[in-house]
Amino acid sequence: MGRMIIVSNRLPVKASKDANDQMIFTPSEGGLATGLGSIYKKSDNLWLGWPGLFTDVEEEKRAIINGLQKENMSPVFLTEEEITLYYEGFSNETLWPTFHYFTQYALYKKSYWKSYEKVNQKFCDALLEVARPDDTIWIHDYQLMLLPALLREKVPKVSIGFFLHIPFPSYEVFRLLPWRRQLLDGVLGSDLIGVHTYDDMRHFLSAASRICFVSNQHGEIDIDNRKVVVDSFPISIDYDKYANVAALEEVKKVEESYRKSMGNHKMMLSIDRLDYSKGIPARLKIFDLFLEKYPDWKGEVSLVMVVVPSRDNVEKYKDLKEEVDLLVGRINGKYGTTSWTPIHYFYRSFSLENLSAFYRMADVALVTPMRDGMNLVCKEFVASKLDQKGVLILSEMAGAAKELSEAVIVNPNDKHQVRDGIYRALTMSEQEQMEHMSIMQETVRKYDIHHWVKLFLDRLKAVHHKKEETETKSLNSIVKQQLLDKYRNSSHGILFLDYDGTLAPFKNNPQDASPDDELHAIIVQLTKRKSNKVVVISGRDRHTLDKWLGHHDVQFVAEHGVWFRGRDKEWVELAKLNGDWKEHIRPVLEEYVDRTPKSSIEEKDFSLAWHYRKVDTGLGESRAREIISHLKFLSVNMGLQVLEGNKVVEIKSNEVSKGKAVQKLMADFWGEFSLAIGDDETDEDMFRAMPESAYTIKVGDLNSEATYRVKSHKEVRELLSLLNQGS
Ligand code: GDG
Repeated sequence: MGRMIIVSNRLPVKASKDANDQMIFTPSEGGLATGLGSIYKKSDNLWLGWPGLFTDVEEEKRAIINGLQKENMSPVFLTEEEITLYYEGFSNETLWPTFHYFTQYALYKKSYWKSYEKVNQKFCDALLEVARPDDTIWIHDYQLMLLPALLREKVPKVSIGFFLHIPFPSYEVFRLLPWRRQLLDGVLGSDLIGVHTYDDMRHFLSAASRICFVSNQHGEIDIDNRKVVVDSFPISIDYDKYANVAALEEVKKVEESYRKSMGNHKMMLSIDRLDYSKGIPARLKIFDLFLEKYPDWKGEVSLVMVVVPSRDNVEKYKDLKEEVDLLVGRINGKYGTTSWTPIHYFYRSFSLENLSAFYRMADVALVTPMRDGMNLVCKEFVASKLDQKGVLILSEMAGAAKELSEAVIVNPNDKHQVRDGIYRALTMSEQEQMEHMSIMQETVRKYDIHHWVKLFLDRLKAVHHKKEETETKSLNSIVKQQLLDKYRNSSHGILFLDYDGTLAPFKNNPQDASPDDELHAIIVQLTKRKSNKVVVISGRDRHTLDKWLGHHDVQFVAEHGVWFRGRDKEWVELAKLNGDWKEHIRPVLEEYVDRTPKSSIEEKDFSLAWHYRKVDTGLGESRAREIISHLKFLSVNMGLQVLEGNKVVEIKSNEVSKGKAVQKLMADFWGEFSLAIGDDETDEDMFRAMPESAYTIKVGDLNSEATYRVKSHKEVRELLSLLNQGS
């Protein structure tokens, strides 16, 4: 039974030395630590990460290792320079601003990148020391984007999940990064990639498609013959913990003491780490606007603003701190009276109990980040509102806005909207407050952190299981040997070979995919064995097949089963068809060619194909979808079918399919060995039509009716060459 190994930049505890120079470990309060606590503390599971302390002293390192071991944790020691360059540098001055759409703050420094690479490698080495192939590795966040691929290379079979806690930006923003390809390739080493929202998922898939040229179907990417699943898993909080703490007598007492010192009027609350993504200065300016527009509220409402010190070594954060200090001073100076302070500003962190007292006290939570992956503060506020009285004002730029739609949702850049949102929140009736709050509580209670952990891990297990299943389908050496033996021991064999993507690679221009010398040589050898029937079965028109391979002793099925050419080299129609429908469909396709530069129509005797291989990525796929839905009804009435191939949409009669052609040919075949190889949707009919004793092989994609699969046309050629050697 494999273990679970969690990996994150920081461990859920911080190591430090006490007054007696003894190593002590202080747990961090984060929601993630609580959520994952149920996992890493179990049996011999593990959490790997930086313990938050620099040391070169072997004795100290040993003390840290031993201390952590008892808690199921394992340290990755980082140097001060690494923290400066990899963490404060690349992670927080390059990735953080880019991913939060503050591209003007992003620094592109080679020294940062080099250190990021080095530290990711360091994490990989540390993992390799402890990980076993049957372990499940769950990697967290943007500091470790290269780690999944580094690990995959060393332990290909291991199950890897990756979760990104910050937003994944639009492709247009992500592409600005000089190291965009490496970062994506790194993450794509995972089996499952989790993000907070559907938009993050869309952005990731679009960037992967445009930068790494990998397409996806419903969030599943096929890459290097692996499936990578991308999905959204909105993170949450430990609801019960927040609700229980809020119910404590001592917390109620703290609330009372706050009230006493701050006044008995309405309170608005904001809690953030000091970060430009949280929109703190904008919020202060809006509070100023609010007091200007609604002067009756002067003396009647205060803003309690908790700002937790963060990243104060980074220049931008120092500037931000100064700006916030200045604004608070200005507003308090402008409006404050001897009996009323407009803003109670705390630049420090609080214990959970104190925080909970703030949540209890607040009539309104003002959560207005410019960008936030999720934002947990708003969920904590909701969970702490035991009497359901209170209003949440929530930025639509926070992932949480997707779930908490009963909040007063605002665009933080629209200062007048937020200003009026504050007014609405402060004047909302208690009944309305309770209606909204109860719905939000239901949501947060149901989808809590434990639900999130379970959802992600169950999905990872399922993805991994599917991978193992498909791996058993791969044409491994044992199956290959069985296939060869059967071929050699059979007096007669029939081989159905698709052409494009199976015998030859795809080309931008379909007419450029003519057979090369290697393929000709393979076919010469295959057909030398006279008891073999070699059938090239393709969607191509018969003239092209004739021109390219007609001189060989092969048989053809052309246009997916319309035409057949036997050894007598005469073409016959396998099905009686007419192509009158083409004049109705062609104009539709021509319209799409007019609208879609670089697309083209291929006309065959009994089918029409719209090719989009050369069309801009994304546009082609979107137009293909349009064509398919456009032709759906037309085609049914005309007895046609619309097929999606590899960068092509093909329309042909319902009467023909590769499957029907195979059935006909197999009816006359009495030999022992049969084989069918193909790569796209149209080959599935062929696989289905083959007898059970046949070898059916799918090239590439994993979902197929075929019994086995190979990676590419190259592997097909290798297999056919082996057949040749053995005969
Ligand atoms: C990243 C993403 C995503 C704050 N002050 C104190 C304190 N806190 C706790 C809060 C809350 C946490 O810190 C802040 O969480 P957020 O989600 O709001 O923000 P980030 O730290 O930026 O987290 C974010 C998150 O990852 C999870 O995926 O939601 O979008 O940026 O739990 O309560 N806790 C204590 N004292 C404080 O003074 N004890």
